Amino acid sequence: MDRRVFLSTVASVGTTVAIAGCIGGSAQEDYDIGMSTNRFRPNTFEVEPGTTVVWQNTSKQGHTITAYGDDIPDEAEYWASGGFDSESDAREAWRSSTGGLITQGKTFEHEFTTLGTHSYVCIPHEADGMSGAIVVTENPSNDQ
Ligand SMILES: [Cu+2]
Repeated sequence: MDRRVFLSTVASVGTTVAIAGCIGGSAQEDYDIGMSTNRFRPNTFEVEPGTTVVWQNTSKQGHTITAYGDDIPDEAEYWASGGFDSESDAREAWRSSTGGLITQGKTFEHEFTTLGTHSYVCIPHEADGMSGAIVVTENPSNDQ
């Protein structure tokens, strides 16, 4: 092969890969909060009222996303992966049948309408400190 032709082919392949890499990177960020082995990332996330927050399990571990019933605003409806009506229902379902489980690659989403701090936990990793908070505010800032 002619050496000049070979070099230009390599150069254009390199460019194509770099562009494809950029597109792939942004496409993977279709979630707001990732779940690593035992952490929510970021663990505090601020949103405006009416925002749907999306979590994705980015690890091989199974997780739950379970609101603390006593640690969300009084006016807010209870929320948890699995759709349970209370924290005690969510914990009971986890104990009896791993209810609310979000497996690798799966997502959970919830729309937040009530201003204030909504604290939540991953039931199986609670002892590891896997908890987080969604802060619903008119002026969100997420300086990461
Ligand atoms: Cu977990």
